[in-house]
Amino acid sequence: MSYLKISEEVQNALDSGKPIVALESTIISHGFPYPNNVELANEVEETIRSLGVVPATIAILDGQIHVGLSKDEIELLGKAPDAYKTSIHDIPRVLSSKKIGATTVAATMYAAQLAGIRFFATGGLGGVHHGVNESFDISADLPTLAKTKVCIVSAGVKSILDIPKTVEYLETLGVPIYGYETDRYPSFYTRDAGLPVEKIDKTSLVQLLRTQDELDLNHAVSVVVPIPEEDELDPDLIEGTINDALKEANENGITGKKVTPFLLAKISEQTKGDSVKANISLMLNNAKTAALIAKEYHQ
Ligand code: PSU
Ligand code: MN
Repeated sequence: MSYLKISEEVQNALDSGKPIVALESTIISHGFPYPNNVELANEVEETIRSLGVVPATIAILDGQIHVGLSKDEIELLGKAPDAYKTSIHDIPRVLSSKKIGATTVAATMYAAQLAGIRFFATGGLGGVHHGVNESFDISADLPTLAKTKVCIVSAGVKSILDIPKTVEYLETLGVPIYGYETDRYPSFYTRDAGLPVEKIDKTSLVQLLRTQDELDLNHAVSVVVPIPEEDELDPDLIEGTINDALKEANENGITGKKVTPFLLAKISEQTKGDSVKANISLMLNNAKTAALIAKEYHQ
Protein backbone atom coordinates (compact mmCIF):
# COMPACT_ATOMS: atom_id res chain seq x y z
CA MET A 1 0.00 0.00 0.00
CA SER A 2 1.66 3.17 -1.21
CA TYR A 3 0.32 5.29 1.65
CA LEU A 4 2.01 3.13 4.27
CA LYS A 5 5.65 3.73 5.18
CA ILE A 6 6.99 1.22 7.67
CA SER A 7 10.38 1.99 9.23
CA GLU A 8 13.21 -0.48 8.84
CA GLU A 9 13.20 -1.35 12.55
CA VAL A 10 9.45 -2.10 12.52
CA GLN A 11 9.63 -3.98 9.21
CA ASN A 12 12.43 -6.20 10.54
CA ALA A 13 10.36 -6.94 13.65
CA LEU A 14 7.32 -7.79 11.51
CA ASP A 15 9.41 -10.09 9.29
CA SER A 16 10.92 -11.94 12.21
CA GLY A 17 7.76 -12.15 14.35
CA LYS A 18 9.18 -9.93 17.11
CA PRO A 19 6.76 -8.15 19.47
CA ILE A 20 5.83 -4.59 18.52
CA VAL A 21 3.84 -1.92 20.39
CA ALA A 22 2.18 0.89 18.42
CA LEU A 23 2.02 4.41 19.87
CA GLU A 24 -0.17 7.38 18.94
CA SER A 25 1.09 10.87 18.15
CA THR A 26 -1.77 13.16 19.21
CA ILE A 27 -0.42 12.74 22.71
CA ILE A 28 2.82 14.31 21.35
CA SER A 29 1.31 17.20 19.41
CA HIS A 30 -1.80 17.99 21.47
CA GLY A 31 -1.33 16.18 24.80
CA PHE A 32 1.82 17.86 26.18
CA PRO A 33 3.79 21.08 25.66
CA TYR A 34 7.19 21.09 23.91
CA PRO A 35 9.78 19.86 24.95
CA ASN A 36 8.07 17.56 27.52
CA ASN A 37 6.20 15.91 24.66
CA VAL A 38 9.36 14.93 22.77
CA GLU A 39 11.12 13.79 25.95
CA LEU A 40 8.15 11.61 26.87
CA ALA A 41 7.79 10.15 23.36
CA ASN A 42 11.47 9.15 23.41
CA GLU A 43 11.28 7.81 26.95
CA VAL A 44 8.23 5.72 26.08
CA GLU A 45 10.09 4.23 23.09
CA GLU A 46 13.15 3.49 25.27
CA THR A 47 11.00 1.80 27.93
CA ILE A 48 9.58 -0.50 25.27
CA ARG A 49 12.98 -1.21 23.67
CA SER A 50 14.56 -1.99 27.06
CA LEU A 51 12.13 -4.90 27.30
CA GLY A 52 13.21 -6.30 23.93
CA VAL A 53 10.09 -5.00 22.17
CA VAL A 54 9.97 -2.66 19.16
CA PRO A 55 8.06 0.64 19.49
CA ALA A 56 6.14 1.96 16.48
CA THR A 57 5.09 5.57 16.88
CA ILE A 58 2.59 6.44 14.15
CA ALA A 59 2.00 9.79 12.38
CA ILE A 60 1.26 11.19 8.94
CA LEU A 61 4.16 12.95 7.19
CA ASP A 62 4.71 13.88 3.53
CA GLY A 63 1.49 12.22 2.38
CA GLN A 64 2.26 8.86 3.99
CA ILE A 65 1.27 7.05 7.16
CA HIS A 66 4.58 6.49 8.94
CA VAL A 67 4.72 3.45 11.19
CA GLY A 68 7.87 3.86 13.26
CA LEU A 69 9.36 7.36 13.51
CA SER A 70 12.99 8.45 13.73
CA LYS A 71 14.10 10.78 16.55
CA ASP A 72 14.11 13.68 14.05
CA GLU A 73 10.55 12.91 13.00
CA ILE A 74 9.39 12.81 16.63
CA GLU A 75 11.10 16.18 17.19
CA LEU A 76 9.45 17.62 14.07
CA LEU A 77 6.04 16.50 15.26
CA GLY A 78 6.62 17.77 18.78
CA LYS A 79 7.50 21.22 17.45
CA ALA A 80 4.87 21.47 14.70
CA PRO A 81 2.32 24.03 15.91
CA ASP A 82 0.03 23.21 13.01
CA ALA A 83 0.07 19.40 13.27
CA TYR A 84 -3.43 18.30 12.37
CA LYS A 85 -5.23 16.22 14.99
CA THR A 86 -6.08 13.31 12.72
CA SER A 87 -8.90 10.96 13.64
CA ILE A 88 -9.98 8.10 11.42
CA HIS A 89 -12.22 10.22 9.19
CA ASP A 90 -9.45 12.76 8.61
CA ILE A 91 -6.87 10.31 7.23
CA PRO A 92 -7.60 10.70 3.48
CA ARG A 93 -7.69 14.50 3.75
CA VAL A 94 -4.44 14.76 5.71
CA LEU A 95 -2.72 12.36 3.29
CA SER A 96 -3.92 14.07 0.13
CA SER A 97 -3.15 17.59 1.35
CA LYS A 98 0.26 16.46 2.67
CA LYS A 99 -0.31 18.05 6.07
CA ILE A 100 1.56 16.93 9.19
CA GLY A 101 -0.91 14.65 10.92
CA ALA A 102 -0.82 13.59 14.55
CA THR A 103 -2.90 10.45 14.83
CA THR A 104 -5.51 9.90 17.54
CA VAL A 105 -6.27 6.52 19.06
CA ALA A 106 -8.75 5.82 16.24
CA ALA A 107 -6.36 6.70 13.40
CA THR A 108 -3.42 4.96 15.09
CA MET A 109 -5.43 1.75 15.57
CA TYR A 110 -6.33 1.77 11.89
CA ALA A 111 -2.67 2.19 10.88
CA ALA A 112 -1.49 -0.46 13.35
CA GLN A 113 -3.94 -2.99 11.96
CA LEU A 114 -2.90 -2.13 8.41
CA ALA A 115 0.74 -2.75 9.32
CA GLY A 116 -0.06 -5.97 11.18
CA ILE A 117 0.69 -4.74 14.70
CA ARG A 118 -1.34 -6.43 17.44
CA PHE A 119 -0.57 -4.16 20.46
CA PHE A 120 -1.00 -0.48 21.18
CA ALA A 121 -0.20 1.59 24.28
CA THR A 122 -1.69 4.99 25.01
CA GLY A 123 -2.57 7.23 27.95
CA GLY A 124 -6.33 7.55 27.78
CA LEU A 125 -9.00 6.63 25.27
CA GLY A 126 -11.45 9.11 23.82
CA GLY A 127 -15.06 8.50 24.78
CA VAL A 128 -18.49 9.90 25.55
CA HIS A 129 -18.31 13.53 26.68
CA HIS A 130 -20.27 15.03 29.56
CA GLY A 131 -23.43 16.70 28.31
CA VAL A 132 -23.69 14.21 25.47
CA ASN A 133 -27.49 14.47 25.51
CA GLU A 134 -27.09 18.00 24.18
CA SER A 135 -23.78 17.88 22.30
CA PHE A 136 -23.81 14.35 20.84
CA ASP A 137 -20.03 14.43 21.37
CA ILE A 138 -18.71 10.88 21.26
CA SER A 139 -15.13 10.25 20.12
CA ALA A 140 -14.58 8.34 16.88
CA ASP A 141 -12.21 6.23 19.00
CA LEU A 142 -15.23 4.23 20.20
CA PRO A 143 -16.71 3.01 16.91
CA THR A 144 -13.17 2.37 15.66
CA LEU A 145 -12.50 0.15 18.69
CA ALA A 146 -15.49 -1.91 17.58
CA LYS A 147 -13.98 -2.76 14.19
CA THR A 148 -10.21 -2.83 14.65
CA LYS A 149 -8.30 -5.81 15.98
CA VAL A 150 -5.71 -4.42 18.38
CA CYS A 151 -5.13 -4.98 22.06
CA ILE A 152 -4.99 -1.48 23.50
CA VAL A 153 -3.52 -0.70 26.91
CA SER A 154 -4.63 2.55 28.58
CA ALA A 155 -5.21 4.03 32.03
CA GLY A 156 -8.92 4.04 31.25
CA VAL A 157 -10.91 7.10 30.41
CA LYS A 158 -10.28 10.29 32.33
CA SER A 159 -13.12 12.09 34.01
CA ILE A 160 -13.09 14.92 31.48
CA LEU A 161 -15.37 12.29 29.90
CA ASP A 162 -18.49 10.58 31.18
CA ILE A 163 -16.86 7.34 32.30
CA PRO A 164 -19.99 5.24 33.03
CA LYS A 165 -21.52 6.20 29.68
CA THR A 166 -18.26 5.45 27.85
CA VAL A 167 -18.03 2.01 29.47
CA GLU A 168 -21.70 1.34 28.68
CA TYR A 169 -21.24 2.41 25.07
CA LEU A 170 -18.21 0.15 24.63
CA GLU A 171 -20.34 -2.74 25.82
CA THR A 172 -23.00 -1.86 23.23
CA LEU A 173 -20.30 -1.79 20.55
CA GLY A 174 -19.03 -5.21 21.60
CA VAL A 175 -15.65 -4.05 22.89
CA PRO A 176 -14.47 -6.04 25.91
CA ILE A 177 -12.71 -4.26 28.78
CA TYR A 178 -10.37 -6.00 31.21
CA GLY A 179 -8.67 -4.63 34.30
CA TYR A 180 -5.02 -5.63 34.30
CA GLU A 181 -4.56 -7.14 37.76
CA THR A 182 -7.34 -4.90 39.08
CA ASP A 183 -11.10 -5.20 39.50
CA ARG A 184 -11.70 -1.41 39.64
CA TYR A 185 -12.04 0.62 36.45
CA PRO A 186 -9.30 3.29 36.65
CA SER A 187 -9.91 6.93 35.77
CA PHE A 188 -6.57 8.05 34.41
CA TYR A 189 -5.26 10.45 37.08
CA THR A 190 -6.75 8.28 39.82
CA ARG A 191 -6.96 4.54 40.37
CA ASP A 192 -10.68 4.04 40.83
CA ALA A 193 -13.52 5.55 38.82
CA GLY A 194 -16.07 3.96 41.14
CA LEU A 195 -16.91 1.22 38.66
CA PRO A 196 -16.05 -2.47 38.68
CA VAL A 197 -14.17 -4.11 35.80
CA GLU A 198 -13.42 -7.74 35.04
CA LYS A 199 -9.96 -8.59 36.32
CA ILE A 200 -7.44 -10.42 34.14
CA ASP A 201 -3.79 -11.51 34.41
CA LYS A 202 -1.21 -11.61 31.63
CA THR A 203 -1.43 -15.32 30.92
CA SER A 204 -5.24 -15.37 30.65
CA LEU A 205 -5.17 -12.26 28.50
CA VAL A 206 -2.70 -13.79 26.05
CA GLN A 207 -4.82 -16.96 25.88
CA LEU A 208 -7.87 -14.84 25.15
CA LEU A 209 -6.09 -12.91 22.39
CA ARG A 210 -4.87 -16.11 20.74
CA THR A 211 -8.42 -17.44 20.91
CA GLN A 212 -9.67 -14.27 19.23
CA ASP A 213 -7.12 -14.87 16.45
CA GLU A 214 -8.85 -18.15 15.61
CA LEU A 215 -12.21 -16.41 15.25
CA ASP A 216 -13.58 -13.90 12.81
CA LEU A 217 -13.93 -11.22 15.51
CA ASN A 218 -12.21 -7.97 14.64
CA HIS A 219 -12.90 -5.83 17.69
CA ALA A 220 -10.28 -4.23 19.92
CA VAL A 221 -9.61 -5.57 23.40
CA SER A 222 -9.34 -2.72 25.90
CA VAL A 223 -6.95 -3.44 28.77
CA VAL A 224 -7.00 -0.87 31.55
CA VAL A 225 -4.15 -0.32 34.00
CA PRO A 226 -4.33 2.05 36.98
CA ILE A 227 -1.76 4.80 37.36
CA PRO A 228 1.07 3.74 39.75
CA GLU A 229 -0.05 4.44 43.32
CA GLU A 230 2.73 6.91 44.14
CA ASP A 231 1.75 9.18 41.25
CA GLU A 232 -2.02 9.15 41.70
CA LEU A 233 -3.57 12.63 42.07
CA ASP A 234 -5.95 13.53 44.87
CA PRO A 235 -9.38 12.41 43.56
CA ASP A 236 -11.31 15.37 45.09
CA LEU A 237 -8.84 17.98 43.86
CA ILE A 238 -8.70 16.67 40.31
CA GLU A 239 -12.49 16.31 40.16
CA GLY A 240 -12.88 20.00 41.05
CA THR A 241 -10.25 21.03 38.50
CA ILE A 242 -11.93 19.00 35.77
CA ASN A 243 -15.31 20.51 36.59
CA ASP A 244 -13.87 24.03 36.32
CA ALA A 245 -12.24 23.17 32.97
CA LEU A 246 -15.50 21.71 31.66
CA LYS A 247 -17.37 24.86 32.70
CA GLU A 248 -14.81 27.04 30.95
CA ALA A 249 -14.96 24.97 27.76
CA ASN A 250 -18.72 25.34 27.79
CA GLU A 251 -18.63 29.10 28.37
CA ASN A 252 -16.09 29.53 25.57
CA GLY A 253 -18.13 27.49 23.11
CA ILE A 254 -15.32 24.95 22.54
CA THR A 255 -16.59 22.10 20.38
CA GLY A 256 -15.45 19.24 18.15
CA LYS A 257 -11.84 18.13 18.07
CA LYS A 258 -10.76 21.14 20.17
CA VAL A 259 -12.55 19.91 23.30
CA THR A 260 -10.02 17.32 24.53
CA PRO A 261 -6.84 19.45 23.97
CA PHE A 262 -8.56 22.47 25.60
CA LEU A 263 -9.48 20.50 28.72
CA LEU A 264 -6.01 18.93 29.01
CA ALA A 265 -4.27 22.31 28.77
CA LYS A 266 -6.59 23.83 31.39
CA ILE A 267 -6.06 20.95 33.79
CA SER A 268 -2.28 21.18 33.41
CA GLU A 269 -2.44 24.93 34.12
CA GLN A 270 -4.66 24.47 37.17
CA THR A 271 -2.63 21.65 38.72
CA LYS A 272 0.64 23.52 38.07
CA GLY A 273 1.99 20.61 36.12
CA ASP A 274 0.96 17.82 38.53
CA SER A 275 -1.42 16.43 35.92
CA VAL A 276 1.44 16.35 33.40
CA LYS A 277 3.61 14.40 35.87
CA ALA A 278 0.80 11.93 36.46
CA ASN A 279 0.23 11.61 32.73
CA ILE A 280 3.92 10.82 32.14
CA SER A 281 3.93 8.21 34.88
CA LEU A 282 0.86 6.36 33.62
CA MET A 283 2.00 6.52 30.01
CA LEU A 284 5.33 4.89 30.86
CA ASN A 285 3.52 2.28 32.95
CA ASN A 286 1.11 1.52 30.10
CA ALA A 287 3.98 1.21 27.61
CA LYS A 288 5.75 -1.24 29.90
CA THR A 289 2.58 -3.28 30.45
CA ALA A 290 1.79 -3.43 26.72
CA ALA A 291 5.38 -4.51 25.98
CA LEU A 292 5.24 -7.31 28.56
CA ILE A 293 1.91 -8.58 27.17
CA ALA A 294 3.21 -8.38 23.58
CA LYS A 295 6.32 -10.30 24.58
CA GLU A 296 4.34 -13.15 26.09
CA TYR A 297 1.96 -13.24 23.10
CA HIS A 298 4.87 -13.57 20.65
CA GLN A 299 6.64 -16.34 22.62
N1 PSU B 1 -7.10 11.48 26.14
C1 PSU B 1 -6.00 11.96 26.77
N2 PSU B 1 -5.04 12.60 26.06
C2 PSU B 1 -5.12 12.74 24.72
C3 PSU B 1 -6.26 12.16 24.06
C4 PSU B 1 -7.21 11.57 24.80
O1 PSU B 1 -5.89 11.84 27.97
O2 PSU B 1 -4.23 13.32 24.11
C5 PSU B 1 -6.32 12.21 22.57
C6 PSU B 1 -6.16 10.80 22.01
O3 PSU B 1 -5.37 10.86 20.84
C7 PSU B 1 -7.59 10.41 21.65
C8 PSU B 1 -8.16 11.74 21.24
O4 PSU B 1 -7.66 9.46 20.64
O5 PSU B 1 -7.60 12.68 22.16
C9 PSU B 1 -9.67 11.79 21.29
O6 PSU B 1 -10.10 13.00 20.76
P1 PSU B 1 -11.63 13.18 20.29
O7 PSU B 1 -12.42 13.14 21.57
O8 PSU B 1 -11.65 14.51 19.63
O9 PSU B 1 -11.93 12.04 19.37
MN1 MN C 1 -15.44 14.83 19.94
